[in-house]
Amino acid sequence: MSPDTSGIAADLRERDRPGFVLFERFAEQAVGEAMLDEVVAIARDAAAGRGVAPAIVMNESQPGFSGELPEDLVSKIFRLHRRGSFRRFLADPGVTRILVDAIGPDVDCFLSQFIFKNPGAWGQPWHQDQYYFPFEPARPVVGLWLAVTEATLENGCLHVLPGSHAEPVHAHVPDARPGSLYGYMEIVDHEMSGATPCLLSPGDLLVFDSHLMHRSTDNVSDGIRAAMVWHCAAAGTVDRGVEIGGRWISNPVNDWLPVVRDGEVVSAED
Ligand SMILES: O=C(O)CCC(=O)C(=O)O
Repeated sequence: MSPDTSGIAADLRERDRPGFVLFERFAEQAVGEAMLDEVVAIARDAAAGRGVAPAIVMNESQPGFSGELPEDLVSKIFRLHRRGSFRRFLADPGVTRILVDAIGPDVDCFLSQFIFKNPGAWGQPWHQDQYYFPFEPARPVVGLWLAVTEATLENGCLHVLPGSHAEPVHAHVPDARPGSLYGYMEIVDHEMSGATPCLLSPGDLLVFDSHLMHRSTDNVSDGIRAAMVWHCAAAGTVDRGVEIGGRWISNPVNDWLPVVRDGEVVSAED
């Protein structure tokens, strides 16, 4: 994993750039497979009533979703970035270079999620991640989306709208599909016809700015479309949390972890 990160800050931030960068074959396929093994074990532990904290397992909520094994029912597992292969990925020198060049010398990972996207699972509608991140300062905030399996049109790959990172955060309205995943919100006031699908192979890494408009489509294949996603921001960013009933509380899925300090990796063993 030794990517050319020289243009990444411009690609993510400047108006006439796409707002995302794809690093093809960034990781070995085995890296994602180890992550998949780890989350399957977490899903089974959770289903058997064994503690999995700090991980948070969220099952699909769409009507009629079924499966034989615990992991067949899972949509996402959050709060993974302190453990095993998820933490080691953040300590990789290639990832450190991406984070330093994209964000700066002091970086925290504040959110992680493994997305199963089992056969039949619905996609996530058009959104900007920044909508979910009421931070001060608002940026830089960057997502790292690692393809664990192939991502295809059939199995529900991401679609991105190049250049939309230059937009302000648009209004998001609740996803209108009854039973769609808790918290899904959707942009409906922007033209998306310039969108492009991200057809990825296992080990490809998509890095994107938090204002980039993106969605994923439904998995209409008979295989899983798995991905692991980390979100990172500059150290010292203030996270206002989530507003519930007019009060702000800390967001239960966020967990701020130093990963780079003074341009150097913070050891995964610390
Ligand atoms: O991978 C997906 O299906 C959606 C992921 C996404 O939109 C996100 O992580 O913000």
